Amino acid sequence: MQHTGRVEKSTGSWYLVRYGEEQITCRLRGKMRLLDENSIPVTNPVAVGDFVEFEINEDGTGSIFEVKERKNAILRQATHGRRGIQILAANVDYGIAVQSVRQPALKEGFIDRFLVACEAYDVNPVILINKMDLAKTKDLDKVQELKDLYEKLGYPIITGSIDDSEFQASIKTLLKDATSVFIGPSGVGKSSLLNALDPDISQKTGEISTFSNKGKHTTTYAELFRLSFGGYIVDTPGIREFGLVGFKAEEIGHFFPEISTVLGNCKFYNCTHHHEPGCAVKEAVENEEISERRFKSYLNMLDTV
Ligand SMILES: Nc1nc2c(ncn2[C@@H]2O[C@H](COP(=O)(O)OP(=O)(O)OP(=O)(O)O)[C@@H](O)[C@H]2O)c(=O)[nH]1
Ligand SMILES: [Mg+2]
Ligand SMILES: [Zn+2]
Repeated sequence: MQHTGRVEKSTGSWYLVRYGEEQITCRLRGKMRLLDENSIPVTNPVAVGDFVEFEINEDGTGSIFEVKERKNAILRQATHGRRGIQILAANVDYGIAVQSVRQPALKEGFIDRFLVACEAYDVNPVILINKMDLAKTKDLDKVQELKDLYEKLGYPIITGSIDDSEFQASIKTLLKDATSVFIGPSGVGKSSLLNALDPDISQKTGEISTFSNKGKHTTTYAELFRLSFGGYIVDTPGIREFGLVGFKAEEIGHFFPEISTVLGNCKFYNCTHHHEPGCAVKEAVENEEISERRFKSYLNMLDTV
């Protein structure tokens, strides 16, 4: 008998697939039909959030033989390409970039890369800044600046700390009845937030290293949870960087809303807004219509594709 189910956890060698009220431990069949994500070679062709066709064997384990067409998927290049290209989650409505204001320090570059990826992969991005209880005065100013900037660009940004009930309520409203994924560096509180939001979730959480102020990679595998108040959330292991995959230089500007609205006025149709004369984007940066920091993020991305 063939069944369709959703992959809720993957270790790379086995998969937990939802089957009614059960989770079936599955392996990939040697010869299986895989999707070709624009022919990008990924290290995990079957990802959490995927819908798969599988068969249940006599011993109760399952064999996955097909991955269903995806609505979307979030891909990233692991640091220095060491671990290749990964699919972080498939078939998601909201991609939530989780950062902490401190411990570990907030990285705007991470947010900007994540936003570009979401624009390209057709995922709705949300920015979540946690640990506001640790914020000093200058952090508060910076977070307010970020709020003004991203809200103007049309990106929702939610800030707060784990014990803040208003913060929790706004995350719940976002997650309810949708499929979302938390993506961010280790130690920002992704798993802690899930534990706080839903009493049925009990993810392991970790301390921050007092030496480096970084997390210790407590969550090791991505996992999809069914929320008791409706919806699905994928918790993922912390990632240091969000490397873009499969972008062309002249394409990136289209995924910055503030750049895409002016780039039609550049002298060259394939302007990369870097060295070209008659560049409307650089002009907009000089006139402070485009934030200099966002433009730096853009140039940074241009540098790495
Ligand atoms: N001060 C403060 N600490 C928090 C907050 N949220 C989480 N933490 C702490 O941050 C530490 C790391 O939390 P985790 O939930 O394990 O972080 P994570 O993002 O899941 O990390 P990885 O699984 O390694 O990717 C824990 O010690 C939490 O108690 C918060 O709002 N404020
Ligand atoms: Mg975690
Ligand atoms: Zn230009």
